[in-house]
Amino acid sequence: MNKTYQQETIAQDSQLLLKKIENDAATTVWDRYQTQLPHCGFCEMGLSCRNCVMGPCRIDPFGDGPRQGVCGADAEIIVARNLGRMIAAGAASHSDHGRDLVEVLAQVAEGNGSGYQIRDTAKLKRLAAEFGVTIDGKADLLIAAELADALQEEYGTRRKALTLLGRAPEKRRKLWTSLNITPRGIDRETSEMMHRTHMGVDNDWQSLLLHGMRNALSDGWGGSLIASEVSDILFGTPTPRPTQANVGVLKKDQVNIIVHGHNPVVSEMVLAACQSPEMIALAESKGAQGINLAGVCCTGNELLMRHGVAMAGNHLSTELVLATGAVEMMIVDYQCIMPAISQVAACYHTRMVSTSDKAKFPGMTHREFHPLNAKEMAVALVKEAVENFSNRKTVYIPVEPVAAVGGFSVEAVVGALGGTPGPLLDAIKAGKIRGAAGIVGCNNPQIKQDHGHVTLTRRLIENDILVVDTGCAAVANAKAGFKVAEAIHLAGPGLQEICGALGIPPVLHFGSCVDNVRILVLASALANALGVDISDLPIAGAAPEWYSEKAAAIGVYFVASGVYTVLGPMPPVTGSMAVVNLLTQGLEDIVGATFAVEPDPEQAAVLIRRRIENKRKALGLDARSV
Ligand code: CUV
Ligand code: SF4
Repeated sequence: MNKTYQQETIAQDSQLLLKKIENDAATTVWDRYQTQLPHCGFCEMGLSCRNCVMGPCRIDPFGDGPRQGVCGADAEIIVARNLGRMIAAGAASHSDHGRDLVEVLAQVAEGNGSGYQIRDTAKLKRLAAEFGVTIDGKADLLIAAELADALQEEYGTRRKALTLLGRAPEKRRKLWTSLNITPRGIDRETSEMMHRTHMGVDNDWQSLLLHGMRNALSDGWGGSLIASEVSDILFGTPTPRPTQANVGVLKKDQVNIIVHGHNPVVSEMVLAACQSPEMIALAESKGAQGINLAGVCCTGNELLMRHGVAMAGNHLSTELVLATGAVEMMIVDYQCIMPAISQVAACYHTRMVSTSDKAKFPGMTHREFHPLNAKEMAVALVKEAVENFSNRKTVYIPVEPVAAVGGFSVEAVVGALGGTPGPLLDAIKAGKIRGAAGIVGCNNPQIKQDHGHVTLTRRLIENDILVVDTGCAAVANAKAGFKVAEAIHLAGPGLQEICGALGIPPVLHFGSCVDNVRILVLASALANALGVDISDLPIAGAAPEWYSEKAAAIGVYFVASGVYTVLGPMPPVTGSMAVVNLLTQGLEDIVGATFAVEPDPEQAAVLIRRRIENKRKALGLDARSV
């Protein structure tokens, strides 16, 4: 009963709410994690296979057990196949999310998208031009129709390369061609991965992993990039704006609605309904002071980036926020929504609502959103949430929110620099900024919540490395107070000087998980300006607390694009030293970057600093020894 939960999380709100949940007799992801320990060693090492019904099979890594599955697949083949399927699932998830946005764009173009519209026509035209859609003299909706058509084609294109690869440095594109990993149709690469990993198809572990890179690249330069770009077209390209983070963003005297998931198609409409005068008046008639919308996970990040909507928490906080007893309704779309979450909600008055036909959950009411009904559906749900306000019992909001700034799109960053990336490059050349790191990905109960993200970020900015972040990492850093201009006192002198002059924080919120492509696009712009490849830049990536298949796909497209990437949790590959060696060493000679695995964020910071200083040296810039 005196447990302080400091082993589970560094976030004070999480510690206090875990204690509350313990008293309320609900269980959380941490409890369920304990019941799974010890994890199956075969699965942990990637050595179990259930790809067919001659099995399931497992390989004995040490003893005198079997060295091959029934079909003869050995450790290398099984590990590579399992990793390949992990990448395929991740790439499919981001890309399908992108496709849903393209379908909304198509509906808007046809005049059917109730409540949706084109918000960034400049971006619409830029993207249309990249896809060869002629612009001159055409109405926006016609351009949108032709662009939506071209984007839908991109998923199944018979051409040999994805269109948006044109943004990558020429050297990188040539390298992909020479390795035969230039991504083709987005669906094709995922489908081919499922084919290759069927029993009796690709049984060369190296060729499987090469296709894994191709599949991941079809996400990074295809599905995710389309998701990010079309979100900007429909909902606006983000610009810096103030916001707040942690569970203290919930309001005791207001109706609280939380959106959870990834796709802004639903959450944007919910936001509009929350802001409508009729709904606010209804809330007031029920004795509330208003309607407060907050986010968790990436659909929250999408709203934060474009509207400054506050973030109540990241992945491991999704159950805890309900324990405040202050949430009238949680509306979910898809991805990273734990199926147990309604069990926590059942201890309180919270209504749980699912909205996508492809994502249904036990204990939730299902209300399907379409572009055609979205506006009315959002209003109906908000109304229901308001009416639930009177069912509230005790409310426990134990912390004050932390201020943050979000909304750093590439356009916003370049805008802050005066219209070109030149000043950023100058600061890097002068050594004031040593380099940049993207810190991304989830929480995972294997790692103390937020500890990996926050510690790594703190060490990097201290050492004059600019941090850009997305997803749950970005929320962790917001809760830690790193995302306000005043946080420059935590940065080294050079980074402090540059960020101070620009009036920006040392840690820039780049958005949701599909927005990791914003990091790729910025890196490409820097590489192109210098006439080098992405792998030549003093940059790195990290996923200190990753858990999901999507994160695996992101990590692989970062590395395949030339970005050295440090993972916290070990992926399930240790059953094959050949695979481990390729991922952590061999890839350097193949794509100019590797993975490293380092659960200790202090050590991860050293690895990243060393990488960045080595890259500076190779570019002929001054280098510090690390
Ligand atoms: Ni994708 S970052 S848990 S919600 S994938 Fe979900 Fe964003 Fe990880 Fe966080
Ligand atoms: Fe076993 Fe091979 Fe079937 Fe996998 S594919 S379950 S290793 S027989």
